[in-house]
Amino acid sequence: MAVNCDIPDALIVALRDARHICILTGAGVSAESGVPTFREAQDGLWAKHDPHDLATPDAFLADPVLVWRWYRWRRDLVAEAEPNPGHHAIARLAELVPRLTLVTQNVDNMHQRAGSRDVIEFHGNIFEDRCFADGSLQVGDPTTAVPMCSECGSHLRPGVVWFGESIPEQALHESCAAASDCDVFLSIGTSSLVYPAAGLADLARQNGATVAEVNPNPTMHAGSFDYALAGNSGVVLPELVNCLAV
Ligand code: BV8
Repeated sequence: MAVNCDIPDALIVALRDARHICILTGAGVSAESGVPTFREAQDGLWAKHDPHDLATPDAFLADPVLVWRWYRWRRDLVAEAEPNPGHHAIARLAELVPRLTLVTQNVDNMHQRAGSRDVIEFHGNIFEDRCFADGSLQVGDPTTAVPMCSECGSHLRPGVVWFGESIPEQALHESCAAASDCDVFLSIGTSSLVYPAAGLADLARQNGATVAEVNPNPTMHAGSFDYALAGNSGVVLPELVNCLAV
């Protein structure tokens, strides 16, 4: 049984017995790395912009210079940040269980930098440049206000999924398959407001998985989950891994 651990024993038992664990992370898992979440006020220059107004194809078409400035500001901020104990705990957890699928809504590459492999990037990756016309991966000139595609001359865009855009097919398929198959689903650091990502927990629950969230502010789904661990992921996740490793 779990010793000296605030994680419910029954959850530790479920994790120990699990054949397959699926984890969904959101911006909260990078908060302790100093990366602002979507719902926190953006600092300074961006205080007057709502991320939902900037992370759309229409915003880009209306003002590609502004949108590129926002994404380059975020790229620099993330590049300066370091993965936190929560990211490292998830990477360590993958070594302790038979199978772990990590789906992230985050575009910050932090899980990969912490050593997680085969990360499913549900909303893409902020460090990628893609052709606005055909979505192909390109390498943009970082010195121009709006980089252009060397193949077709279209604008380049950051390689993220904007509001109103479909989730990459493979990421959606693999995430739904993992949520449907897993024995335990952990929803970590997400407000669970953005779909279809927020629907993965329901899919897991409908298929009989034990579902838990880790969030200092219980979400509106907390009541329908088996466990709602109220705490910071950088504290709760290392504790959860220590309990499992006993
Ligand atoms: C789609 C990449 C089908 C970009 C992101 C009208 C038209 C079209 C679609 C819609 C529509 N109305 C609704 C929709 C669906 C829409 C949606 O869900 N909107 C919401 C606002 C209602 N979804 C979409 O558009 C998706 N696509 O539906 O395709 C389609 C296609 C065409 C037409 C119609 C439908 C695509 C959504 C992807 C958007 N891209 N990111 C970028 O990063 O710039 S979303 C972005 O916001 C993030 O990736 C993330 O997913 C989301 C923010 O959520 P969180 O990660 O949860 O972050 P948040 O700040 O909200 O919460 C942080 C949490 O952490 C908090 O709960 C906090 O308490 C907690 N926390 C804080 N500190 C800690 C902590 N937890 C743990 N430890 C801590 N230390």
